[in-house]
Amino acid sequence: MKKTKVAIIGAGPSGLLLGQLLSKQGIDNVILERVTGEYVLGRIRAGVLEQGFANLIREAGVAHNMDSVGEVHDGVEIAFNDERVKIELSKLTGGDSVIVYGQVEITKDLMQARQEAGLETIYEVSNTQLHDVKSQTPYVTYEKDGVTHTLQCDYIAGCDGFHGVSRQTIPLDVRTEYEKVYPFGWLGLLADTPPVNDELIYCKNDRGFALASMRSKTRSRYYIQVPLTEKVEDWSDERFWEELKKRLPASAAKNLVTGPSIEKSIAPLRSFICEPLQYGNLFLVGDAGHIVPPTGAKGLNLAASDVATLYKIMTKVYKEGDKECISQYSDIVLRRVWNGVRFSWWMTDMMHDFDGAKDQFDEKMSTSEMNYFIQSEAGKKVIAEQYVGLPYEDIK
Ligand code: FAS
Ligand code: PHB
Repeated sequence: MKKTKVAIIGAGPSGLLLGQLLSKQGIDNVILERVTGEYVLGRIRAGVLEQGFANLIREAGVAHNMDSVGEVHDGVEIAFNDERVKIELSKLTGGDSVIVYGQVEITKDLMQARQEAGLETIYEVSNTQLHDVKSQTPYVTYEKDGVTHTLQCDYIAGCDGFHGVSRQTIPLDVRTEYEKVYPFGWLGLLADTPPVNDELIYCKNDRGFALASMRSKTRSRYYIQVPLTEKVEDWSDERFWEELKKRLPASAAKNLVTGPSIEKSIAPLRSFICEPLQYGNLFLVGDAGHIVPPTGAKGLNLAASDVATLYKIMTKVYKEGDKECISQYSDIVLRRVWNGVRFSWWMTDMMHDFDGAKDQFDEKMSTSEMNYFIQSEAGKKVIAEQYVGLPYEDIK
């Protein structure tokens, strides 16, 4: 019978970062993952790291690549058709910035560090089940190569994403779920072409939303809003580039360098929050507990702040013998999550074309709100504060 202190379900960025931080404190942990490591690395997702996340990566001792090749951005642009406004992140937040460095790279760095430290990640498990999570002796059962195994532990970190098993372990009459599904998705394209601009450009355009992002000076990441009925196979590279060019502000579109896509996919947009994020000795972390539309670049960053909170609590439990602080997890995490959910909802509501799903008055409100916020120093400061990330809350 295998035993560990913290059983981590899921080897995405949440599970890997938590495992790395706990190990740095000598807190034993085992990660169970449903798919292969290669499959996890095949998911092209986030690209912008808040200051707090970058500091956590440094504390975890895996920041070498991020600090070498990640790009510090002290500004981001918002375009309203052809009008471009720069949000000077550092100037408006007293020096904070973001780092452009892909989620795949972060995951790769964490996987490599875990492997080099000889820490256990069991890939390709199936039928993961969480047991006795309200007791002092919770355990996890899982199948591997047709054999059922048991992992005894003190605590379970549910880092298994939106479709995982952890959230389902909290009884329906205990958990409350809040959800908003948006009537459009994002068609994303990754290409080895130089980015159209040095900084990201979020574009509110009469044809629909677009985002010009990047992974490096030679690799671009673009998104355009599409109806939920769209299929990625109906979008040739040429069709994508033509539509993107029409949605970028003209002064940027003229610099667009096109090329063959190396990845292309459509992601639906939703806001989702589960309350509470803790049930006995089970803690929901990252996408297992909440989902945001990517418009605010918050998804991965909220997962990171969840990890920071659980890591600090586990350190107090095992290094100081303080178990009282465990009960703070859900409230601390939810305060920051609801802030991130609101910002992501607000940016999505203000910048996308709801194509009649919003009444005309609300459309006018969104346009007026956009105009106010990009013209007002106070408005730009509000965006800057949220974009670089609100401070992480300490454990009392
Ligand atoms: P993940 O979903 O990444 O990882 C969960 C892991 O658990 C997976 O590896 C899964 O295989 C495993 N798992 C699931 N069930 C299991 C089980 N029963 N047993 C064992 N393992 C199990 N965020 C941004 O900030 N910016 C973006 O641009 C952005 N774009 C996104 C695009 C898409 C298509 C998606 C889906 C998300 C995007 N996100 C973005 C959000 C994304 O980055 C998540 O916030 C991030 O992956 C969260 O990481 P985890 O919490 O580790 O969850
Ligand atoms: C990305 O580069 O993938 C990205 C950046 C910012 C966002 C969403 C996605 O808000």
